[in-house]
Amino acid sequence: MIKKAIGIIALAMAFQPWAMAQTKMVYIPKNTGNPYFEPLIAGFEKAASEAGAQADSVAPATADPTSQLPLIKAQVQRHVNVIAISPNSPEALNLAFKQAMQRGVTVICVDSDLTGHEDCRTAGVLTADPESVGRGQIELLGSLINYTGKFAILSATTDAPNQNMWIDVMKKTLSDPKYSKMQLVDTVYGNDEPQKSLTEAEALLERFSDLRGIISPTTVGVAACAQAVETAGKAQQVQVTGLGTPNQMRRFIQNGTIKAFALWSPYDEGYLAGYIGTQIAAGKLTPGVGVKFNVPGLGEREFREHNVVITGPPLVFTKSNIDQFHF
Ligand code: RAM
Repeated sequence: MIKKAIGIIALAMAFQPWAMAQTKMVYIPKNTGNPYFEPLIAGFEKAASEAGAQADSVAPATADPTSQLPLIKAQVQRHVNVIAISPNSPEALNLAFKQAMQRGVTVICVDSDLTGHEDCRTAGVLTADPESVGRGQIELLGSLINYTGKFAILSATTDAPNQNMWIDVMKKTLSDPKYSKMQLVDTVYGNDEPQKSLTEAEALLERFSDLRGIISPTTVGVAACAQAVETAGKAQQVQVTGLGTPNQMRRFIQNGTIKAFALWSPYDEGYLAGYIGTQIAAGKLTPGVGVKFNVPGLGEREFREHNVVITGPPLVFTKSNIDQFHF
């Protein structure tokens, strides 16, 4: 009888709001100083606040493969329930992720993923379907250069999982006869640092005097490429395209340095990661291939292969629509 009463009291206490710990979540971007991650963080924080969770964000100074390692470890020590992260490497961080998961932490990769090592995280949120991003980038440049001529790719870091995934698709897409007159001459890396990206873009323009285009599938890189082409006065000869933020590219679109580029909504991406994180941590959502769920404001989403969820399709920005977008 007494035992039963104690049991009931304990159960009642467990369901008191004050007895439940607040969910702690953190988002770790690739590096500091990249405006791309600002709306992503805002979306993440919004999803957390809607769920009554506490959200923070910490970032390393550079996007080196291991730069996020001490941050992951510190967050586990802080007893966070959810780590959302845009990993700088598909391999270098995985032991730390496994240790975090063993301690009950939900690990959500967002924006970039642990390609080939997806078992080291709980779920992945990708920006857009990687196939459509890679193919879309080749088609976009092709349409700008009449599907003819030499072009280069200026990427982020050599390890960046998302850029490498898209570049793989770009290379495969080139075997389509439609693109047989387009020649990829080099792939270089600006490490998602503005100065290094600019130096690499300038070097491309010098090394390949007959270059017709540059694809830069990174917001930092594409802005640097546009800057280099503008400074060199080569906007007629070299078409720059890639993945950029409307705010960073607006000037170059308006002054005719570049004609078109693509991106999705980083805010939605952050919101989706935050939403999934809160739901999994609360035991309301269990990842599994084919599992569908509804995301406020975004609609139905589904866990695909490797528990990947896609945010939304990329949009193409041109002079005619760029002023509708402010991020
Ligand atoms: C840069 C980062 C980010 C990527 C965008 C397109 O800001 O590398 O990971 O998604 O570009």
